[in-house]
Amino acid sequence: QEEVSPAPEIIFRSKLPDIAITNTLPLHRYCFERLPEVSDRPCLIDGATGSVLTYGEVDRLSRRLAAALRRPPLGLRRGAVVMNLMLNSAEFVLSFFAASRAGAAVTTANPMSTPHEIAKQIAASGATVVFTESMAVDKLPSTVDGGGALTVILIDAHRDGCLHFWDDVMASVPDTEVAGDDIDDKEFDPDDVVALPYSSGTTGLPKGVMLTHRSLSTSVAQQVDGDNPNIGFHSGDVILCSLPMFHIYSLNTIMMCGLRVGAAIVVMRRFDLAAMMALVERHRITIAPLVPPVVVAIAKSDKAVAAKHDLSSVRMVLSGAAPMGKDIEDAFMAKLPGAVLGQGYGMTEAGPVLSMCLAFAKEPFKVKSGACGTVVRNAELKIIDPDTGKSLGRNQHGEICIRGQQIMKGYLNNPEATKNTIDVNGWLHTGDVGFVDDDDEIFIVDRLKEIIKYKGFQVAPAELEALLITHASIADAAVVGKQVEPEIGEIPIAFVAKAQGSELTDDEVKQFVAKEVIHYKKVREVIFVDKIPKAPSGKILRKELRKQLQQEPQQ
Ligand code: 4UV
Repeated sequence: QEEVSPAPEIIFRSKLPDIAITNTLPLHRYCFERLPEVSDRPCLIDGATGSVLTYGEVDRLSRRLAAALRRPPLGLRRGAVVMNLMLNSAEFVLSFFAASRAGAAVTTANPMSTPHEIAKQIAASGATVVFTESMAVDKLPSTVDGGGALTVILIDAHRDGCLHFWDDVMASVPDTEVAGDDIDDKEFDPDDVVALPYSSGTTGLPKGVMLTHRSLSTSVAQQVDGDNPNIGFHSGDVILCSLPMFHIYSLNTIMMCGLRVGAAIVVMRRFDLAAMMALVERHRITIAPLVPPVVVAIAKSDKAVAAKHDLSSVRMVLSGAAPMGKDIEDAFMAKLPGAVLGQGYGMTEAGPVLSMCLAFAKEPFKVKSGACGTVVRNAELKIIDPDTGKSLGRNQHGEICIRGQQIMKGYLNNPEATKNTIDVNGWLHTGDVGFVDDDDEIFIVDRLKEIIKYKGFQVAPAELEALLITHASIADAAVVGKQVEPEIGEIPIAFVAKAQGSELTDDEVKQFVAKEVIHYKKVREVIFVDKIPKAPSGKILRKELRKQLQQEPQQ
């Protein structure tokens, strides 16, 4: 009998050649590998105060903090989990690398989250130590699951029951004692988890994404290593860090890539357009990683605002985390003609970068407006027919899949969800629909997955649905995203079936949700329906709801 061989897979690769990647070092060592050359150069510049920590200082301080984490009373060991619950700050960077040195993983979260959201992530991740700031400290649970106490390290205030970052923790280790206090090599495996951001992926509730020393150093190498790096960052660059480090985009492409090349990173606590422009001028910022809403704000900004500041130092503007159309790119370029604007495409689970604009390469390629880059080097990308799984050729729309050593190890304590995202052949299925054109450029056109992106932030419909059905007057609910102006992207809309006899109003529904979730997850519109359309399996038919949205009269 003749064997039928499966059709060969159509695999897309970078136009840049593969490089030798060192991905077996602990992440802190990999990111600080050039320390001897850059020791005296500025590493972190505080946007608000202008104070500078050099590479040598950041290295020493993170060693000192690691020593404190490893000694009693904290006594953290390999496999421990700490949470970084803060806005951008030098302390964020120090605690991240101190945890890495101690063999621990860092789970990151937005300090604006509600007590409920924070408690859930602490319990799910198993975090026992939280680095945080006054803004969030009152929202923390007092104990962790199992009854143990939660150690809270506060970066900006003294408070009973908390340790102060500098005065208690750092001060507990004399500066002379820190050498050689890193985790030893015997205790280290490159497949240990070092970052544990939360993402809902293609379906369901937020899950812990296990990113290892190997995956993150591979991802950084794919972006900034090699003779012709995909992103031509160098030690003379000054990189703006206005995106939150608790999100993987900033954590990886700004913090880790920035440190790897020895650049100076200007840390903004939070984004503010006018303050950002002033910082660009003051520090002669060369690289500005942004998200589409900010690119839009700059494109639409008053000429007078931009004219007040000299922005000519900016040579590269990256956009990612949400779609950006050609029209916006073109409008932006008219404002900043001296810079190269391009997109990166990332997904937390993918390590995160799948593709990057090749106009950022040290020896740049010509690219098209509206594309979100070409697959990174040392990786494989394919487009599949979502129904048959068959791989598709150029210009055909299908689900984007990625394979390489940069992708996550899996979801924490969730083999089922892992199996549904990474298949037996190692392909990570993104839930994004796109195509690869004749010049290897990737365009994203749609999304198969449930996730809603509000200004680049993830909103998981399943999380809001689970909350809505706890309301006594709600029989059933479904949440979908609705496209709005490019400053925002998408907003969550709730379809609600009321319990019999209920007189629930849309405002009551909105307020009920708003009390429990961070601002960007708020339900912005409520549509009452008799019944939520579902497949026989019980799965919500989101396509039907989205279709219904398009038919709604515009408000
Ligand atoms: O999981 P996540 O929140 O992850 C991100 C990460 C974005 C990054 C990371 C590093 C970079 O250097 C960079 O440029 C961007 O967003 O959300 C993942 C989903 O967001 C959508 C897409 O649906 C992903 O599966 N998304 C991300 N980037 C783009 C995008 C893009 N450029 N265009 C369209 N959609």
